[in-house]
Amino acid sequence: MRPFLLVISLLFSAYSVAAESSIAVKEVYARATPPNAPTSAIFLSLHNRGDQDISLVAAATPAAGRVELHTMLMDGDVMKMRQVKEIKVAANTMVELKPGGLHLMLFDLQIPFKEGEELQLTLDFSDGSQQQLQVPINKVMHKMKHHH
Ligand SMILES: [Cu+2]
Repeated sequence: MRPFLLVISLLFSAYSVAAESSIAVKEVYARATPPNAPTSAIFLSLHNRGDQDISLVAAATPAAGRVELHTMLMDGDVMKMRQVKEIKVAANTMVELKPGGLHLMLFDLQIPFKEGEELQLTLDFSDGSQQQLQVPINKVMHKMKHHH
């Protein structure tokens, strides 16, 4: 009887955590880097299935010393990266973080980002919810220019 009750309570707690956020995170991956590269990036898509706007406000991973939310802007004819305070996902829409656009910028890499391996990622949202993700490391063909 006791183990059965434990299973039931675990199911309920998992459900209540999942119900906290109306954001679904999809197509998440980190960019593989050459050895000793100081930075990398994580790309993903954020799907807001709720009727309230929600913003991604912070991200963290044990694989990097610091994570910033970045966008890319044209400055004259040069693409430049800029840090942004939040990435807003309006109600019932989705936002893509992809090479050449919005991305999570990872500084002070703690491990080599080898293709086929995984890292842990925590995302913080403006509604106070948090999501933990396993992020696969992939090769990204598109070359990003880094102008900090
Ligand atoms: Cu960047």
